[in-house]
Formats: sequence, structure tokens, C-alpha cells
Amino acid sequence: MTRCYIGLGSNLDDPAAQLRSALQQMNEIPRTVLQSCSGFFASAPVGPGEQPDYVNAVASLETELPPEALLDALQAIENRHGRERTLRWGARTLDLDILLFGNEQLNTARLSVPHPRMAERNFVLEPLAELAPDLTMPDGTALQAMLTRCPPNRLHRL
Ligand code: A4P
Ligand code: MG
Repeated sequence: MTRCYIGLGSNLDDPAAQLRSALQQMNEIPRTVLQSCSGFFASAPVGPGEQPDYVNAVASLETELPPEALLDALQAIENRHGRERTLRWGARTLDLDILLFGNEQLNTARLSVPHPRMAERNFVLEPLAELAPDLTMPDGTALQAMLTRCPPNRLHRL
């Protein structure tokens, strides 16, 4: 079993309900067990134009799936939540990102793990630190050090 951390985000169509429903469906992924989820956080949008605030959270799961099969399962859940891919970083009903996949470092056409933008995003690091305050990245960087360096962005726990 591999321990993974998944970032959840939504800023359309009742974001908190989107996250609750995504968590239920993540618990039904084959060969995968949902372990826990952080609290839900409201965060200012990072990206183009005017968009509503996001609700973000991080979940931990244990899986026997290989990384790309886990990505397939997460994208199927996004699609069932009416996800439309129009604009990069645009508003979305549901975004599920693989933040960490065990201690692996992956750079394939479909997957960059650890998630390349997590260090700049307090809406990822704060909920992750709730679940695993002593975590270190595959390259040895401590999560707490990343939190210290992360640029501030409006964020509060719901
Ligand atoms: N992909 C590569 N690596 C990964 C990974 N580790 N996990 C590929 C998941 N997917 C990964 O993703 C595009 C492609 O990335 C996928 O097909 C997959 O093969 P997408 O979800 O279709 O597109 P996206 O999410 O719009 O693009 P991107 O660049 O992943 O966006 P981000 O970085 O996820 O940013 N502001 C706030 N406050 N809260 C947010 O949650 N999220 C974003 C999205 C922007 N601003 C935000 C938030
Ligand atoms: Mg994404």
C-alpha cells in the first residue's frame, strides 16, 4: 500500500458539497482506502479573471493502484462532478490533484508528482499540515519549512 495525499478544490455549484461527495466517491476507488481528510478551508482564487473563492481540503489515502490508474480514477470522479476543462486555472466544480504518491518523484506526460505548484499554495500546505505536520517531501524538504516560505494568500478554516 502506498500513502497518497490528494488536494481537493472547488469554486462552483456549492463547493463544500462537491468536496463531500468527492470524498465519498474516493472511498469507493478499487484497491484504495480513504484514511482521513483535513478541515475545509475557504481560499482566495489564484488564477485569471474574476472567480468565486475556493473551498480546499487535503485527503490522505492508501492505495495499491499504480499512479496513473489512481489519476484515471480521480479524473473519472471529476468528470462525474460536471468538470469542464476550458481555461487553465479557471473556475471549476471539482479539481483533484495528486500532491504526493508515497515517496515517489514522477515526471511523465500525465503526472508531475510531487505536485509542482504546492510549495506556493497555502491552501494546499495548511490542510496538508493538519493531516501530517511532520511530513517531508521526497527530496527531504520539511513541510514546515515550505509553510514558512509560502507566500500568504487569504485563507480561513470553515
Ligand atoms: N497532471 C500532472 N500532474 C498531476 C497531478 N500531480 N495531479 C495533469 C493531477 N493531475 C496532474 O489538469 C491538467 C492535467 O494535469 C491533467 O490532465 C493531468 O494529466 P486539470 O485538472 O485538467 O487542469 P487544471 O487543474 O486547470 O490545471 P493545473 O495546472 O493542474 O491547475 P492547478 O495547478 O491544479 O490549479 N485557487 C485556489 N484558491 N484554490 C485552488 O484549488 N486551483 C487551481 C488549479 C487554480 N487556482 C486555485 C485552485
Ligand atoms: Mg488539476
